[in-house]
Amino acid sequence: MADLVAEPAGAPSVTVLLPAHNEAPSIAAVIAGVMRSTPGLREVLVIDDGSRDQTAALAEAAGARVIRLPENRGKGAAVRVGVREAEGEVIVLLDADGQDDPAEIPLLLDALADDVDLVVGSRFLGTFEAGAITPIDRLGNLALTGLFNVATRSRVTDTQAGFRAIRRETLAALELRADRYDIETDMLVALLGRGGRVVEVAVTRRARSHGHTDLDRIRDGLRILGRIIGARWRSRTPLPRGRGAR
Ligand SMILES: Nc1nc2c(ncn2[C@@H]2O[C@H](COP(=O)(O)OP(=O)(O)OP(=O)(O)O)[C@@H](O)[C@H]2O)c(=O)[nH]1
Ligand SMILES: [Mg+2]
Repeated sequence: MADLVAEPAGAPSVTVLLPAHNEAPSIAAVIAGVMRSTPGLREVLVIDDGSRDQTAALAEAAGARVIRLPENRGKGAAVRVGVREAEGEVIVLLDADGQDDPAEIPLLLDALADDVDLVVGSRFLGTFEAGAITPIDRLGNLALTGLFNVATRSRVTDTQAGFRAIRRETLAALELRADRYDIETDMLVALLGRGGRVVEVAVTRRARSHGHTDLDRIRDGLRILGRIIGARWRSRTPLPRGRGAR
């Protein structure tokens, strides 16, 4: 019998992991976009921890596997649960509020070559559409990324981007600890500390279509700074593959 979906032989299976907290107005459209755009899609996995709206029910109706956690613990905690639950060989992470464009998932998957461990969808290499980021958040992002690059001797352009592709085994081995918006920095620090190779691809960042972020600029900024200071300490360890942090 012919395959319904033509996939290149040996293409990995993919879990698209969506941490979602109060994203009812956008979740169904994001899931539909993921289903249209993801080669090798095995599952869309939504982690909802205590949304007060219909996020979980709407995600299920749209065809996602939904894990409901009783208590809200933050984006990082949700992502870590998703890593344990994911069934695909590759995990694509993107936001459930519609700011990342699922049509760009193939760009990230194509860049996950054999010698690449993590692909980051960089908004700074790509485009911020009108209203996608406030001037203060742009400044904060640039400052944190600048500090990160000094601390780890890297040349990453967007350390805070949540749109990423990584093999499940690699992600599980990183033993991430972050509970909130420091998860992206935690992942980069752990990966570079182990000699992993990161590449970035340009993506488009859209404006949030509804609601507002849970980000607490002071407290979450300090958490991210703590991860960067940890990276400075860790980066003295020789890298196992003899590659410098990039
Ligand atoms: N499960 C879960 N998901 C979360 C939590 N906090 C944030 N998220 C999700 O993580 C993604 C990114 O969070 P946002 O709050 O949009 O962060 P942001 O994009 O930096 O901020 P904005 O640009 O203002 O939207 C979204 O899909 C959120 O629903 C949380 O506590 N639990
Ligand atoms: Mg957002």
